[in-house]
Amino acid sequence: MFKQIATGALLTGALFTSAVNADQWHMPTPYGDANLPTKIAYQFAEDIKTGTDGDIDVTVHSGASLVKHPEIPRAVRTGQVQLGEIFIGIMGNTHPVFKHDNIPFLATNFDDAKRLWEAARPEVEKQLDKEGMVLLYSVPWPAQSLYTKAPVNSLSDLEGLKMRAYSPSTSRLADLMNTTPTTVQVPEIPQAFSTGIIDAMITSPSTGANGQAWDYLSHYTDIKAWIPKNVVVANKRAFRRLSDEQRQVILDAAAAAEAKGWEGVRVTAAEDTATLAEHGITVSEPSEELMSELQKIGDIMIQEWEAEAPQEVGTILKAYR
Ligand code: PCA
Repeated sequence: MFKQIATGALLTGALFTSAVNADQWHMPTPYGDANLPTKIAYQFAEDIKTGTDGDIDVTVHSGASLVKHPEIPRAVRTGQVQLGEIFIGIMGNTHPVFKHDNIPFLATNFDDAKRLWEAARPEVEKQLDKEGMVLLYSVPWPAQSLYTKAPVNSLSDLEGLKMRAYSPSTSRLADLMNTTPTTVQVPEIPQAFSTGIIDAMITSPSTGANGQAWDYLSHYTDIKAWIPKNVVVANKRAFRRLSDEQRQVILDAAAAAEAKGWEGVRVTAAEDTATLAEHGITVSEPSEELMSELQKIGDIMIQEWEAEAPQEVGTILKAYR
């Protein structure tokens, strides 16, 4: 009798210990559950848990619920969290290599965007490493297009409007378009439009559809200006502490996530553009005039970007071209 109880207690103790010993990892992400990158993040967490037999238990905190988006890089860097998802462009002021992500008309279709990512990846990886982060995978967004409350045929139709910005590069772009940049995070977009904080924005069909853009604007001009990405990164020390096998599980899960993102985005881009039209938004191709005006701005931005860090940016551009 006594022996049985003792064995039972031991067993319970052993189970308890293993649960306690599981590494509890936290992964803040900026965007809500309806977004492709977030769906991929959940699967990534699941793959890690399964692949490590539960030894690494990753909790995804989506929609900036645990850490506000602009704070996620620091949270990962300092080890406050072990993993995090970040829109690359928001790190543009940390180092110019991150700006490759928001340069208008440098890469406007998924094949070019993939090549640009391959060209930029080593530089991005190097910079993240310096900051104590390990690059795991990227997820692209659909191409970024123009949302307004009236038709736009040329830049003069936008003059003086308040334009949403989501990164240093998009603030600069708004300046060059003779609009006023205002930084607004995704969850605040509907309210920012309805209270007149912003009049226009450039983002993906997905972010417009998720935020029910038809409630507060009417026109979508498909300028397809750039294809930005999120990256998922790990804290370097947390990653190094793992066994070789555990690290390999994470790297394999990351490779699968990366492949899923680049494939899935093509589908969501088409579906979400259709959703905008179904809800009454006028979806149209840009005029030649608008495109040539915007392309000139793109050229200026490439020059400015290269001048900021001729060596690193030069390396990216050379590899890409
Ligand atoms: N949606 C996010 C990033 C790019 C995108 O398509 C945003 O608008 O902030």
